[in-house]
Amino acid sequence: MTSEELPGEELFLDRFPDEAQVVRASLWSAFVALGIGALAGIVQALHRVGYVRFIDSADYYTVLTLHGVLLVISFTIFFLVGLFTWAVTRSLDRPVENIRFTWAWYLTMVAGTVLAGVAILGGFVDSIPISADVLFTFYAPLQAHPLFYAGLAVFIIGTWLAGFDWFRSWWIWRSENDGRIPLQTFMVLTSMLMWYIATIGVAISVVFFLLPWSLGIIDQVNPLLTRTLFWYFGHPVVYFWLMPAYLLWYTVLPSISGGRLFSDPLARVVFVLFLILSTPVGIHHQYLDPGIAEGFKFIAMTNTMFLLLPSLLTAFTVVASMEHGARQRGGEGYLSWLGALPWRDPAFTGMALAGLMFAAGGFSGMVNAGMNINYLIHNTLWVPGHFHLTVGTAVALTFMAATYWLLPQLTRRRLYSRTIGLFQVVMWFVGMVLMSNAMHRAGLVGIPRRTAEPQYDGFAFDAGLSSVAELDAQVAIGGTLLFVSVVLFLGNLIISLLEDPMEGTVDRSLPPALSGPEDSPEVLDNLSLWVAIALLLVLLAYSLPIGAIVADGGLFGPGTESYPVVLSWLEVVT
Ligand code: HAS
Ligand code: CU
Repeated sequence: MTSEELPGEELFLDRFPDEAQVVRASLWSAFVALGIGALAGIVQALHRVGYVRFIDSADYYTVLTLHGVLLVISFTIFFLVGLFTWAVTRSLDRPVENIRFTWAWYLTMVAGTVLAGVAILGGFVDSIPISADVLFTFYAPLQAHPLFYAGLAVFIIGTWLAGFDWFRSWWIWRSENDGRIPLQTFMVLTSMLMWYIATIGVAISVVFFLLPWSLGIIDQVNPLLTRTLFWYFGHPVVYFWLMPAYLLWYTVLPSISGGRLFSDPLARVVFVLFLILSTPVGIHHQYLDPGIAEGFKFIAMTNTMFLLLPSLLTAFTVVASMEHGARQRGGEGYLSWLGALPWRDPAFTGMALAGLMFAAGGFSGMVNAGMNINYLIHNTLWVPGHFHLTVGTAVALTFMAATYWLLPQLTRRRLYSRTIGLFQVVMWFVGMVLMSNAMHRAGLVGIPRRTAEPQYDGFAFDAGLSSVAELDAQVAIGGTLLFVSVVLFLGNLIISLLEDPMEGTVDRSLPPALSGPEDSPEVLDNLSLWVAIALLLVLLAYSLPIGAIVADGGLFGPGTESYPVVLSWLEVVT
């Protein structure tokens, strides 16, 4: 039996009971983070617009950090490790090598989350000297308690071990099987290689600078250096969130649509492009940073524009696969085939709406990426508008929709209510249309992000034909719908688990692609080649800017002895 054809008769949890337990634990950890993160979200949205204010504005930043860290680090990555464990196990059709090791990385991640969470929550209690109001972009000069950085480090080590686990499964599979890497495993491996390269930046930043600084071992850091190291990691991390959603769009969505993936080779090309292009672009978050020469920013912009390619290819391939499904279901015409898609299935509708919103989110990303237009929107509410469409919808809504599809094979329970599920995904879509559209528009009139008091001292923003009050109302209504949507999602899941186990089975087989792996050049599976190219591009994009930042500002901030060493190194390389 080939790996892509796990028989529909056997549920994942029957075939791989131990792995199913880890997957469930990971997903539940993700959902706990989602619930708390969503609560923080509604509190801050209503506080910001001034509708409901029961926290102190000083605590807004603690709430915002909790919201950001729990949602974009814990929710996304716990879901990812669960999904990747499922994907590798089912597509290689073999259990993990050592289930205790699998539990060990999961528990390491939990320990890291708890440490960082305690540090953040400490911010609410004035009487204890623990806080981490540094937002999810935790670079200097903001400083957190050492527990926060230690927690992050432990969490990331957990993800590295998880990656090792999946690689090990593949190495063993390879020694026993010939042929191409099964598509889902290919996606997991390329995503993890990207992650290993990307986390070098955050590991250096945390271990050598932020943690020693917060422990008092060094008395200062070079803020531009820690920002740059953060963004070296901070851009590829967004694709780390996106890759599991793409894995689902490529391998699950076509089957839910009633068809088959249009092209396996294109899917492989997309993941290879992400591996090589995701990292050498981080400076597009720093167009406004003084201290980085324009030329380096220009290179980051050019690389970013190339990086649109894999997503544009995805839009094509995924929509083509959906169209294939719709035509199998009797759909006809240029566009009327859309009506033949299974819109009553919350798993389908959630993923399709997530994709639709991503088209808009990708568009605002293109705006962000233009060096000159970026000056208009940087640090405004436009940016949260952008990322609530991308990570907040393309990723989060896909994960929720996929959970509906995964539920029976992981828990032997049917979804309690498909109607509530459908209502929930549509509600997310509507809430996000309102909230993110208003955020984008607010950003265009200059309303800042990351602040509890956007209207500093009563400053009146000119919102043109509309009014700031109208934009605020949309943010508040949208935010409330999103919160209710999360409550419905979690409630529906919990009630499903309380139901009796179902008899029999459900078909969860994933049919092979229309154009299969045999059509894709073998070189695509040459992972070492792509890693070498990725590292080379990283070196080209980052060695000179980082050299210059250290030369200008010192390795540990101004006045350190590192100056002459770095200057002479720069002379050698330039
Ligand atoms: Fe971004 C800022 C540029 C994608 C997340 N981004 C952020 C921040 C976050 C974030 C969190 O260049 C804020 C960080 C902070 O706190 O400061 N972003 C881009 C570009 C892309 C992009 C060029 N971002 C993402 C993704 C994210 C994400 C993905 C999370 C998952 N972003 C930027 C820039 C900034 C930035 C600047 C800095 C702004 C500043 O000044 O601070 C591209 O990857 C986007 C490409 C996407 C497309 C869309 C393709 C369409 C598809 C839909 C297919 C349709 C389907 C369904 C499947 C070209 C694939 C059809 C349905 C039917 C019914 C037919
Ligand atoms: Cu970016």
